[in-house]
Amino acid sequence: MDASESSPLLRIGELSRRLGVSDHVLRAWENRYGLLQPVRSAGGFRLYSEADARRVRRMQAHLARGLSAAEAARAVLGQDSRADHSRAAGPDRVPAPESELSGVLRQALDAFDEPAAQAVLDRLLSDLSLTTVLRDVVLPYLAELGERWERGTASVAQEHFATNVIRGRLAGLARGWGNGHGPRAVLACPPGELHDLALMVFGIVLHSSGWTIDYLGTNTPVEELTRTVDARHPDLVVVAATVLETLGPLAAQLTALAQRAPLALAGAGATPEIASTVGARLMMRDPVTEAEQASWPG
Ligand code: B12
Repeated sequence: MDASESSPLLRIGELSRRLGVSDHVLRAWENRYGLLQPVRSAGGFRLYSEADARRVRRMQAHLARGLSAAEAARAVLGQDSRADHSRAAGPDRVPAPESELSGVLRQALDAFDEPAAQAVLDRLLSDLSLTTVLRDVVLPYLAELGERWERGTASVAQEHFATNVIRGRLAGLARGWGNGHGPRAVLACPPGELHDLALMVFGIVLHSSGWTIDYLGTNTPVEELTRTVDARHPDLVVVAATVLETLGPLAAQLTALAQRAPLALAGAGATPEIASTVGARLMMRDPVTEAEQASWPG
């Protein structure tokens, strides 16, 4: 492998313009077949290499010969792994198990096939670390599901079905999170907020490093949250909001809360302005990274 193959080069939009293939199609080939094997930039963006671009060109050539997308992808990846084998090259050309399995997970959920989806999740959780599964499979899957839902290429039923399978799984992984021996965190969404999957992911990863989690979840009145904080004396309170402008009207209550315990705000509905107004920390990164980097008090 030469240096140009291993060095990350392009964002998806640039790759798409260069190859004349829409970013939607590139993502589908990545998720379904593991045809693209991006690395992540420090900021979390996927970056594609020259080797990815070559695989796409070979895919186009196979499609032009009349192969189906699945056959074409198999042919490209087969060529790659045979070439790898013959020159004992590094493992980066063989599809990463998570990218292959992410595609299978997506297909199973799109087809309302709950047992198949659970089987893929079982396999992922037995093969990979919890944080890898959450950061590299579950969060990207949810983000992609959201994009498809917004574009109308995933139905409301598919989105609800998939969300509920994932939520059930997260609830399983969360079992026992009230049992940590380290610092305590209280996690809640503000009134009217129903998006709590990212907050659950945050709690699960935080618990894996020893924290105790008191989870109040969706739609929590701030007075109730404040009462809980007074009773439980947490080392950290996280309020996560996805819907825009849910936190603004709560500024006075949140300011009072921030004086009782260290408060952090997270999610698309949390802005630097509201965080600085109420005296809270703003968590801007993904829930896995934020949980991994949460420091123990004292
Ligand atoms: C699943 C989903 C639902 C599920 C939620 C299930 C659940 N238990 O969470 C249900 C069906 C209940 C739902 C309902 C609604 N939803 Co909805 N939903 C989504 C969807 C498809 C995915 C959300 C998700 O979980 N994403 C995965 C997370 C991980 O990604 P993320 O939210 O982008 O978060 C990133 C960061 O903000 C950060 N982050 C987020 N939270 C946290 C928390 C912590 C602690 C940390 C550290 C970081 C962090 O990490 C993520 C990056 O990795 C999005 C579409 C989308 N584009 O996101 C819409 C979306 C969020 N929903 C939306 C809306 C409008 C609604 C509804 C009002 C009505 C509707 N049109 O359906 C209702 C009611 C919502 C309410 N009152 O709260 C809008 C929100 C627009 C806005 N910002 O105001 C979106 C963006 C869709 C859209 N474009 O219209 N929804």
